[in-house]
Amino acid sequence: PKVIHLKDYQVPDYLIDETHLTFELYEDRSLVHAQLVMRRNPEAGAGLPPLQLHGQDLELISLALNDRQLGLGDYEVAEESLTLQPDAASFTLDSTVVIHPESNTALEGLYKSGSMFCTQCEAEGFRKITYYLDRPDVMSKFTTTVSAEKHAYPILLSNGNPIASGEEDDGRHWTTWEDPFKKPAYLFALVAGDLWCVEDSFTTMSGRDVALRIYVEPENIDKCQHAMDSLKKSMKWDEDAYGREYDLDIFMIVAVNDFNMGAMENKGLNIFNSSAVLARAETATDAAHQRVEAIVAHEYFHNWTGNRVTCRDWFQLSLKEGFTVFRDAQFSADMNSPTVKRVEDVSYLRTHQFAEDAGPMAHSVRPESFIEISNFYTLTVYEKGAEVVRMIQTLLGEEGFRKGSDLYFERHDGQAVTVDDFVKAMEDANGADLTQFKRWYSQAGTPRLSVSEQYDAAAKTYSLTFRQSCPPTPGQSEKLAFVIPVSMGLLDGQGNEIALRLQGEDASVGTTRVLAVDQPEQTFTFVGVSEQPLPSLLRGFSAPVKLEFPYSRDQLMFLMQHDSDGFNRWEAGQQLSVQVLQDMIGQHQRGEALQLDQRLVEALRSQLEDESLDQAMVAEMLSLPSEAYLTEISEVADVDAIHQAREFARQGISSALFDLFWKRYQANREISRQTPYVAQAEHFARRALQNIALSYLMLSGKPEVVAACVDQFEEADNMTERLTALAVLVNSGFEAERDKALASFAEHFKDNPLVMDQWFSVQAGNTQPGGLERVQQLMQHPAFTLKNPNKVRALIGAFANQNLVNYHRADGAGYRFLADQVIVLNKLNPQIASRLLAPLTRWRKYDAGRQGLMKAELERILASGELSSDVYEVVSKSLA
Ligand code: HT7
Ligand code: ZN
Repeated sequence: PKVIHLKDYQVPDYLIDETHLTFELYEDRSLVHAQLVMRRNPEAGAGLPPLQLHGQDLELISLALNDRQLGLGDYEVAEESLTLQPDAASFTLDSTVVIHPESNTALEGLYKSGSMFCTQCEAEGFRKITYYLDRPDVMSKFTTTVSAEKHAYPILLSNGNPIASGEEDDGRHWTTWEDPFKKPAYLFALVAGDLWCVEDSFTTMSGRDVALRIYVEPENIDKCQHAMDSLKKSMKWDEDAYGREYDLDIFMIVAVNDFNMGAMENKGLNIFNSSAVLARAETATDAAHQRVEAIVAHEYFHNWTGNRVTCRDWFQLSLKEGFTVFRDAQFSADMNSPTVKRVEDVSYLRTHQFAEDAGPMAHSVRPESFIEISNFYTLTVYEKGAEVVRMIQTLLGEEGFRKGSDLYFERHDGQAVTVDDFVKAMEDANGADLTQFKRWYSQAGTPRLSVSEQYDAAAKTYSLTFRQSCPPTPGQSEKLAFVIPVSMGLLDGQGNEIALRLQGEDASVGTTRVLAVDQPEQTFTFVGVSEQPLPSLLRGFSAPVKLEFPYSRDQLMFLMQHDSDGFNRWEAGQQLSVQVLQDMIGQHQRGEALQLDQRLVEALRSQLEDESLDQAMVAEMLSLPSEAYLTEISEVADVDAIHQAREFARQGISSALFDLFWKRYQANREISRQTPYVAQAEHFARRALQNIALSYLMLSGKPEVVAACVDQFEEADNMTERLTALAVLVNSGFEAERDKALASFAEHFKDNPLVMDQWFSVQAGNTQPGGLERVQQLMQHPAFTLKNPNKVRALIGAFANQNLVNYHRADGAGYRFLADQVIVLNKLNPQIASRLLAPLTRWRKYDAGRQGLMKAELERILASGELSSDVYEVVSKSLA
């Protein structure tokens, strides 16, 4: 397979000013007529080079240049292209192709999801629809006519505004849509189906009325209100926070059941995985409600960060994704609890992105090369990319960042640009120099930042010395120093913040400040420090690094109590838990009896006792670091020791704090009983604490707790309480209660695929022995199919990523199972196959026996026949 390099980028030889498409949709084939108004790109030089259009799986029916039909000798069709020789600098090219959406299981291009037609064109799916210059720097004005049988497809949608429609004698009808904004082909969308819609409107800051519509299959019409509310909040927030207004007269969202990712920001016609739109109390958890709000916002925000200003090439993907994730995180923080949002994001980043950065697919936020771009929609491009934007904001300040974004939008509206253009706008608006900072875009790997302190009581000075390093990653053995913004403060013996004055400064500057660490080794000295302080470092997780400071357990407990930074209070608790758990992992490995350090229990007790604390944060504090995180921070991960140590700690905490858990559980459950479901932060918080308390309580096995759990399962009016009760029962030894609950849940929700996904996931996550056999059996369930990505993620993905003790069975059966599924999916849906592979690629983390077994499965996949570029790239890089 061909490797594409950033360094080889060239401007396009030709441009497409106008794109006129007509789709004739039928059950056994579809016809696509494309009229492209084209011209030579003046920036590309002189002469008329051959025109090479992208195209894949297309059956060419006719081709005409300026109305002249072309014959076989006039053009050349290859597997992925069509080449012809233009005879003038401006011309019109007409083509007709036949495609087969009805048999498209890859869910890329035009495909069928159930009975509806829909599209997914990012990154390179448009070339499966028609011959085109399918690259983001070719931007065109689109007019699209969709024609289909009226009874089966009453709704015909595309980008922009509807400008004409009509009926034909044969039962077919058509609608023409015109998008006044030029856009790259990856933002094209089409939908045809029997859909109902929820309608609303939004008045923009300049007083324009925008029609808002969410289209769903009729049975889901009662699950759209939360997404609609989220959309209106997002539109308002983008006006307030970034001064960005929506630009078309209509904004549409369509929910589809079969979708490879969460959603897609097509201009004016967002297409969503139904799991990212549908939410109501009875069927969706609090987490699902928050996910819907975040994804609706994310896709909406792309209208400016991605659509109005787009990417020059796919190496610049983080330009739109990193910035948009940053924006959706700011939005979610504003709508809910900022500290809880930050804790969730950082936990996710440190567990999963740090693992990616340390694995065989490690790449920089702006990658240098790829085989298959779909493999680069990664945690590094999205989440680390967002952290990089966040660091720019930390360095420039909120006002400076806003000046930079204003300049970026003003300068580049309507253009396809690069990460460098983004950074340049930030620099120019602030008179800043971010040259060294840009290494965050080009160097892969997670930097380590080790910190040591020195206190001089006589001189009243306190020094912090930072040493940074970054491990080698594929293709990058040496790294240069990053600019690491370290937000920090100092606490005195009473837990008060100390005013901060650096040597050479005239006066102190607040109690939290940002140190820009930009050398391999660097010391900052504070003056006027009259007692030995305790540092609070990397407040708010101000940089995506692994920070090392030799805190004692007592110091961590002190920070948990006193740090003014909410994130760092949680972080101190996590570090304390990690230290305690790592001790126990060692004890297990040495065959010793496990001992739980009671300081952790006491630290958690004080959290639970203090009813003035934010309950969501108490729930976060009580959540021990996950097995996946403990794996990530291990040199060699001992799956069984990690599981045993963590479970032992949970048991110990459960019995020591039983009475407190019971009290808080009962109080919150009582409020839940009496309060109708509300999808708002304080209610999320109450249920979060209630549910984590229940999960600890159930470890006691006491009959009154089991009865409460069954009661919560049966009586709850919302999925958050019901699903937690189910998950807790499933992981317990109470077989009768568990089987009854699973059966009644499936019976009640058998017609709701998204709820059945949760039923599959809960069972896939059951860590008791026999997990693989249970998953294999569930694959035979009538509600399961490998053709639906949500089902694959819910059952197989959840098993391999969350049920670590079962997936990593020492006999390798878990690996064999995963490889079998990848081999089948490679043919059906390569994007899903390659994503499913991730847990096999981390073989270097495990013991020699498991390493051998995992590598053998990767080699078996490699030898299994014709591999998609998606799977080939991941497998071959993992074995390299
Ligand atoms: N920009 C969208 C990316 C996306 C995608 C990429 C590859 C294959 C399928 C896909 N579906 C959506 C989603 C987003 O980040 O908003
Ligand atoms: Zn995005």
